[in-house]
Amino acid sequence: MDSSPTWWILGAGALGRLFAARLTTTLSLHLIGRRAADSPLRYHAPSDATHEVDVARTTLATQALHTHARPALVVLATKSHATLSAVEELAAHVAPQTPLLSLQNGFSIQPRLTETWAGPVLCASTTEGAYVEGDAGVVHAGTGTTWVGDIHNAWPTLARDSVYWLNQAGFSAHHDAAIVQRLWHKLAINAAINPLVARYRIRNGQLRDQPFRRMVDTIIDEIGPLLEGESITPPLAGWHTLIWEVIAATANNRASMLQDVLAGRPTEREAILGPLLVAAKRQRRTAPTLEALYHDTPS
Ligand code: KPL
Repeated sequence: MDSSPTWWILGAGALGRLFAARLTTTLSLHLIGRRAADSPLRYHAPSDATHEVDVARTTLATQALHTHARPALVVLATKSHATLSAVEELAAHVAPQTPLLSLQNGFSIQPRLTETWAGPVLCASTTEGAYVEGDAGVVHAGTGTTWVGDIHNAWPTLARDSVYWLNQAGFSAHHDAAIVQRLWHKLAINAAINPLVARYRIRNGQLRDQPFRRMVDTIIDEIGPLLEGESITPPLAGWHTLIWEVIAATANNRASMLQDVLAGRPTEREAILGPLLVAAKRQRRTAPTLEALYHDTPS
C-alpha cells in the first residue's frame, strides 16, 4: 500500500471538513472549496475537545494545488445538486482515470457518475454526523459507520484501500459489496425524515409526536413496496423499525435538509425524493404521499 497517498476532498461543507480534519493526519490532503484559507480547521470532536487542525484549504484554480502531486483519489463532498458541475470543473485538473469517492446522499448522482466518469467511481454511505461552525469549524456531532463500494462491484480492491485509509484516520469504515442496497436504505431514511422536519422546522425526535408520527408511517408504507419493486431487500426488522430507530438515535439532530432550509440553501429534494418518484413511474404505481411531499419541499 502507498505509504502516504495524496487525496483531494472537493466540497468544504460539514462532511468535507470532517473528512479533511481526520484524513489529514494520515494522508497528504487538500480540501478544495470555493475559498482558499490559511487558517487551520477547528475540529470539535465528539469528546467535546476542540483541535486546531492544519489542513491545506484551497480552490481548484489555486496555483498551490498544482505544484503538489496529482491525487490518487478525489472525495466528492459537495451537495448532490452541485456535484456534476463540480466534477466537470475537476476534470480539467486531474487525470481522467482518477478514482472518485462519492459521499452524496440519495441515489441520483452515483449512477450518473458511474456511467460518465472514465475512472472508478466508489460510493460511500455514512452515518457520521457533522455540522459546520463558522468559516473554519466543524462539529463532529455523532460518530457513525461508513460503508464503501461501487455500483457494479467492479473495484473491490480500490474500495478496500480507501476503507484502510479511512480506518487509519479513525473512522469506522467497511467495504460493502452491496453498496446499492445500503444507499437505498439511507435514501429511505432520509425520505421519511428530511422533508418533514425541513417543512415543519422541527428536530428529528419531534417526529415521534402526532401529527408527524402518522405522516412518517404513511410515508414508510409507500416507500417500502417501491423499494422492494426495485429489488432492494428490506431491512431484517422491517422498514418501520429501521426508520423509527434512526429517528430515536438522532432525536436531537437538526437534519441536513432543515439546516439547508434555515440557511437559505438549495435542498437535496431531487436526490432523495426524485429516485422514488422515478421508481413509482417505472413500476406504474401511484405514490400520492411522496408526490405531495415532493411538491411541499423547497428545491
Ligand atoms: O442523514 C440524516 C440527515 O440529516 O440528512 C439523518 C439520518 C436524517 C439524521 O439527521
